[in-house]
This record gives sequence, C-alpha cells and structure tokens, in this order.
Amino acid sequence: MTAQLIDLQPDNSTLLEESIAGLKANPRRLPCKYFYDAEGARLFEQICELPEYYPTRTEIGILKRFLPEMARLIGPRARVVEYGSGEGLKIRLLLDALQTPAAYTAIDISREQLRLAASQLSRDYPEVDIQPVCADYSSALDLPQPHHAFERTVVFFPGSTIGNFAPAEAVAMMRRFAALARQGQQPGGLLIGVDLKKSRQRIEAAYNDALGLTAKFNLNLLRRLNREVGANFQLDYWQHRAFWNERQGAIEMHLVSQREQVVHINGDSFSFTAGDSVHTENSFKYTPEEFIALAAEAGFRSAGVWTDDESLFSVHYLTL
Ligand code: AVI
Repeated sequence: MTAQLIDLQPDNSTLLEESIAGLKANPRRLPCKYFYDAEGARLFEQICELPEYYPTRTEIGILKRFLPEMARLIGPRARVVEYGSGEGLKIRLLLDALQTPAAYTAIDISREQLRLAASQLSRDYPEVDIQPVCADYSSALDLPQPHHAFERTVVFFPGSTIGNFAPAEAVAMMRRFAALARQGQQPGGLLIGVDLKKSRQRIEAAYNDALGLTAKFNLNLLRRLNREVGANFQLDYWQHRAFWNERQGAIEMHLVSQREQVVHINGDSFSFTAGDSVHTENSFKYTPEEFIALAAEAGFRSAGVWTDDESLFSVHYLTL
C-alpha cells in the first residue's frame, strides 16, 4: 500500500518573513533549512558523495559495523521516527537490523524526495507502517500515531544535522525528542549521528570542495529566494565562504557580496557593500563528552557511542 503523505510544509509566506527578518538582523543571516528545495536536496545528495565530505560515508560505515549492537540496545517492535529522512538510505540499514520494527515516520521538508522515498520503502518493507510527514521540524510538530502496536519509540537523527542548530536550540530539540521517546509501552531513545571535532584543514576541505558543489548549494538559496519570493539577487555578485570558527566549535558558511549592490524583496531594499556577508549555516562539531553533556541537559543519558577508526564521526544511542 502506498503511504499517505501528511503535508505540514510551511508556505512561502514563512520563507519570505524569515528571510526578511534575517536580512534585517545584525549580523545578517538566512535560515539553512531553506537550502533544501528540489535542487538543494539534489545538490546535497551529490555533496554526500564527494571525497572531501567525509560525514556521510563515515557514518554509514559506523552504522554497517555496529548496527547489530545498536539494534540489541533498542530492542524489538520499535516505532522509528526519523527527522530529515532525505533519500531514505540510512533507514534501510536500521530497519534491516531491528527486530520486527513496527512503524517508521519519515519527516522531511523536501516533499517530492520524501514522497518517492516513502513509496519505495512501503514496497520494500510491507510489514512496517510507513508514515511520511512533510514538515519543517525545527519547531514542535503534531505527529500521527502509528496504525501498528509498538513497544517503544526511537528517534533517529543521523547525518549530524543536530550540528546545524545552535547548542541551545539543539537542547530544545532533544527535549522534544525525549518527550517523543516516552511514547510507547517502554521508554525508548535517540540514535543520533554527530560529527566530531578534528583538524581545521580536514573540516574546511569538507565545506570547500574542489568541484564547487558546496558553493552551488549555498548560492542556490539566493536562486530560491529569487524564484519563490520575487527577490532579485544577482548570483554572480555573491561568493561562497566557509571557515572553521574554533571558539564556537562550528564551521560557518556565508555568502559574501562581491560589490556594492541593492537587493529588493517584496518592497524591502537591502544594501550591501563589497565584503558584506550573510551567514547561511552553522555546523557545530562535538567531542563525544561534549555531546553527552549537551544531551544530558535534555534528559538523556549515554547508552553507547561508536566511532570510526580515524575518529571522524560518532553515533550515539541515548536513553531516558
Ligand atoms: C545537513 N548538514 C548536516 C550538512 C552539514 O554538514 O552541516 C549540510 C551541509 N552544508 C554544507 N555541506 C553540507
């Protein structure tokens, strides 16, 4: 049976309002969740394949190696809720490892990609209740209850997307995960991928790839604002910049104005001089200890941490 998509996707007025508020703020910013229109989602998939972008392949390696152990800790008849399900590749590894998974709720902001991934999963896992929900998950969501009985709820948040939230927002989000993980007959947990701190050189290379795909991904945000809310950004007047901010423990992505210019969006005008920047993304990295301390603020305790041989990436299982 094809899974019925629940559409809670915000409309363009939210994109417009949040972008204008961000461009009026000091320092100027644009929300990174808006990277993922159809083109942005496609570019992100390509970034994940790049030799410099180590997180995806390293996390998949950790999952393939340690999932039997993770699945034992999770237990049988789980309902899995994934935030930012994307192409739906990692969930297959998890569903294959779990003992009789009951339900899978996939939440993503990219509607078409979600629809496709959910229909393929419904075909390949007919015994699992697949529930696609198209939504911006950065604030609280009313999720559907599964049709199948389940024992515990496990939140799956791979890819180090938690790093795209500032630490205080990450704690607020994990508090919502904790509330969700309490649903079911038994307390559940959070299986989460977290990128590790490492050399500046290695991190900066991952966000400044030789093919320029990350630059395209960053600039695509301006293309989206032009198309969807009638902005008039000249793409060749902007340049991608990504650097490691040691004090923050985050890689920062910016779009830097290459000249003096005025941009119009829906009756508002924004003036930029050469060198002015718009902050588009943070990607926080944590040591295992730092992340365990952060998760503790949300009520979680560590039940296991797995890393690769080079200590590039970590996967945590946290319980209540
Ligand atoms: C989705 N997120 C974890 C990616 C990251 O690494 O922060 C997004 C990304 N930005 C640039 N490259 C990839």
